[in-house]
Amino acid sequence: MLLAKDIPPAPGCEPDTSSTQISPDSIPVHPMGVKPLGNQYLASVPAARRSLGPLGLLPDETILQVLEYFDALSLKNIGRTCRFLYAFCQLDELWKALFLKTSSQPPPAWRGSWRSTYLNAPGGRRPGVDCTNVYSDVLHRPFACAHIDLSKYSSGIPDVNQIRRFERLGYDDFAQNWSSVPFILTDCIQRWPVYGDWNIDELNRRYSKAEFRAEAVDWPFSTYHEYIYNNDDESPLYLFDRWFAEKMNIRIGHDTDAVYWPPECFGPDLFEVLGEERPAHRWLIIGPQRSGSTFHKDPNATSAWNAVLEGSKYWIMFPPAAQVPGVYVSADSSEVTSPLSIAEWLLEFHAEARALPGCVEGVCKAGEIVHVPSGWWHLVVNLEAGVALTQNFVPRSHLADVLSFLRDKPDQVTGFKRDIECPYDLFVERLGVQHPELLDGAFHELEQRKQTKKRKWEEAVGGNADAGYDSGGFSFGFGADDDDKIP
Ligand SMILES: O=C(O)CCC(=O)C(=O)O
Ligand SMILES: [Fe+2]
Repeated sequence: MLLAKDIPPAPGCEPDTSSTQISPDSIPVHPMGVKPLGNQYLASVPAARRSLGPLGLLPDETILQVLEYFDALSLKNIGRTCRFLYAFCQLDELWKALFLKTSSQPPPAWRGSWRSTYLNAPGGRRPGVDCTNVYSDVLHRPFACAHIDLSKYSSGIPDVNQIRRFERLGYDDFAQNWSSVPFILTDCIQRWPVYGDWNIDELNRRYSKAEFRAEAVDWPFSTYHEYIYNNDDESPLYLFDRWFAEKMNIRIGHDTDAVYWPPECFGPDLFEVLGEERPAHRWLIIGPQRSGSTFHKDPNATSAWNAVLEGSKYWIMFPPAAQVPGVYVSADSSEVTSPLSIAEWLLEFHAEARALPGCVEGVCKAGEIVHVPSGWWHLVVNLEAGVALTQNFVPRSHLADVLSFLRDKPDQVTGFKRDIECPYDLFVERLGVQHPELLDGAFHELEQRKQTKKRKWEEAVGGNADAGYDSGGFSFGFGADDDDKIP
């Protein structure tokens, strides 16, 4: 039952929660005074939850799930009934979901929060209700995650984990020694016309009206520009646009008017044989501080490079066969569940992950480029707002990996146009015409891998080769140097 006494007090009774006030763990005090659940046991005043009566027995997660069914008016109304529900109904994730569900159009303006933007109300006002006796992890945790100190995670990298850094690298050296190793090139993109030219403010001057894709929305750059510098989202909306070249009317490649070109050290990109039929392979990436990519492997066993034009990114990576803490892979490796936000993963798993063999970390600054080898797990977070360009490619040294991925994991192949029935057949056909010697070499490599696995299996089962070896989909893990991408 909701009690009348818990109706919010008149404005003017707000707690003093100016954002300069910092708690001992460097997280500012919640703007409404909400505290973690554990604090309830030390509190001298009764918890606001009492006013829910028997409903207060429901876990906070369930209360939030129920509120997800409410429309804007219902949220506003139920939020007026008591302090506890007032705090819940202010939760910006609820308003973000409402916005994404109901508006296909960009908002007239970004107003600093999803709630203000959805209601087209002035932003920047502090909620006028004292919620200092609301104790809830469901409410406090996203706020704490939106204010974690990222430098705590990106600094103090153990020497053994440091990602290799090179000023320059030649193709032969890459192909022979480094195509399966993450590294940062520090002196490679300085001659690109976009370097020093593309930054968030300049892009806003030139392309303010152009619409770019940021997750589920297409917003004019001017709106996204406002969002970048004025949001408190735990997982900020990330601009990841594959059609940027068309939208910006720019050329990429080796023409004289190209604004950037792929670094030469990575050599020829064998997916180029697919021409117009190749899957999406380049993206403009722009995001606020704290935005980024949760743990994943890049599609179709491709490798990638990622060049920072503005800002800096913290990368943490693991080899293909690693079991990354907090990342769960289904038995057939087709589903990857990484349910935690970047901030939650850092809080819960970073220390454990950093101590594991194979962990590689580094900060890629503006002017630098990261190499992500085929099959490597990576999580990336922007330490500052910034702009990056990324491309996926197939180097010669990973042709066999890409062929076996397309052939053996057809249900996981992504990015090809729908009318291409069998990407593997198409790729083999085109390679056969344009690079028959590379195709033969890759098939030979795959045959050798198969023989090696068979031999290891025979050794493991004491010579009984028929006891379980399945040449079509071998799934027994032999440790870090195993060829399978996912254990
Ligand atoms: O810049 C980022 O957020 C990382 C993007 C990514 O995963 C990649 O380039 O492969
Ligand atoms: Fe990636």
